Amino acid sequence: MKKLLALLLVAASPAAAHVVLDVAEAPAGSYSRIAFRVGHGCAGAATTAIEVTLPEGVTMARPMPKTGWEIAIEMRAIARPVPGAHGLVREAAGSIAWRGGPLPDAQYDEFVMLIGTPDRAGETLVFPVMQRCEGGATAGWTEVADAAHPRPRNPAPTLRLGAR
Ligand SMILES: [Cu+2]
Repeated sequence: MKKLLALLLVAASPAAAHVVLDVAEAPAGSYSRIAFRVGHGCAGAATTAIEVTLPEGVTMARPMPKTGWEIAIEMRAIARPVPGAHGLVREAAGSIAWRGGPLPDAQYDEFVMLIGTPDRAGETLVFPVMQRCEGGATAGWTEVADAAHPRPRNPAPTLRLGAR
């Protein structure tokens, strides 16, 4: 009976399969590996692109290469240069996209990057993601929960900054 209930719960919660991060928290002011988990396509269509917008304050973002996917990185200037491991950091990736696949709707994959987190423990970073699929379908994972909408339909992946 317990097993049946668990199965029913899984079937009833597609929310568990949105585009989400593999970790809820990372140390502030450090380098961390994070992975974007893609649990399904766009309403049944296979995924052909995952486009991530890096939040303000991220000092570095480098995608892990992925067989079958081309990577595009757009750099942007950092408003206030910050000290990095090799001198002052004046620019960082503003967005990173993987294009290729396709990743069938029924399959699961992860898109990994290394990021430098801002030294702002207690803050939560938001990573809006645009998921593109075959046939021109898209799914934007861009919504942020607030008092009026505690459980948005298409939440953006988030990362809490903990003590370093
Ligand atoms: Cu979902």
